[in-house]
Amino acid sequence: MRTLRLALLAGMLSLGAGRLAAQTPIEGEDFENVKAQLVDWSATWQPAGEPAVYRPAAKWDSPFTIVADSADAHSGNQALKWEFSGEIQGMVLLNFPPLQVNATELELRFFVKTRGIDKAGRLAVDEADSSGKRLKSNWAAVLVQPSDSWTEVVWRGKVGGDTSRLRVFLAYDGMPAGATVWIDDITVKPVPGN
Ligand SMILES: [Ca+2]
Repeated sequence: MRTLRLALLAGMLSLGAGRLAAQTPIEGEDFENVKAQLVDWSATWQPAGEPAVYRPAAKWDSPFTIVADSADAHSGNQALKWEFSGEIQGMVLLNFPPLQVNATELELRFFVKTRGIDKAGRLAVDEADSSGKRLKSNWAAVLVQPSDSWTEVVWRGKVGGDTSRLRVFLAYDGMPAGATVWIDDITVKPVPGN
């Protein structure tokens, strides 16, 4: 699956007077089908006192790379690997693909593993309307603790009625050279009962 999209089956939406098909897992990303480059992932680096630099994942080669890695995945044979060849100062954000949402309460889960990092990252979730305008920011929605073994991260949140997109990113305030973050097995689904 190239993109993370939340799309309830139209047929299910038409049932039950607008009740959402809450039990249906919507979509996920296990990185097993990534052939060459990660599509729709990107990163933003904000060096102190300088303009932020935004690039798609495949365009970063220094001071970090974002690739599908075939070693030591959480599931299967591939995971996302964000690896720093040089020290980073300032904020650096790994931007997930945009999520289209149409449920009021959502659960986002993924597994993360780190190496060479001694501080927590911040998972942030921004809500936007259909035009992309930001409606609400959930900064540090979840603290992602460093861990050299795979650890599950879970975010649950209610999104506003005008929200149709979520922008999810993992942020670190500086990174040492040699630091690595792996991500695997992302799932997004409505919380049952909504
Ligand atoms: Ca995998």
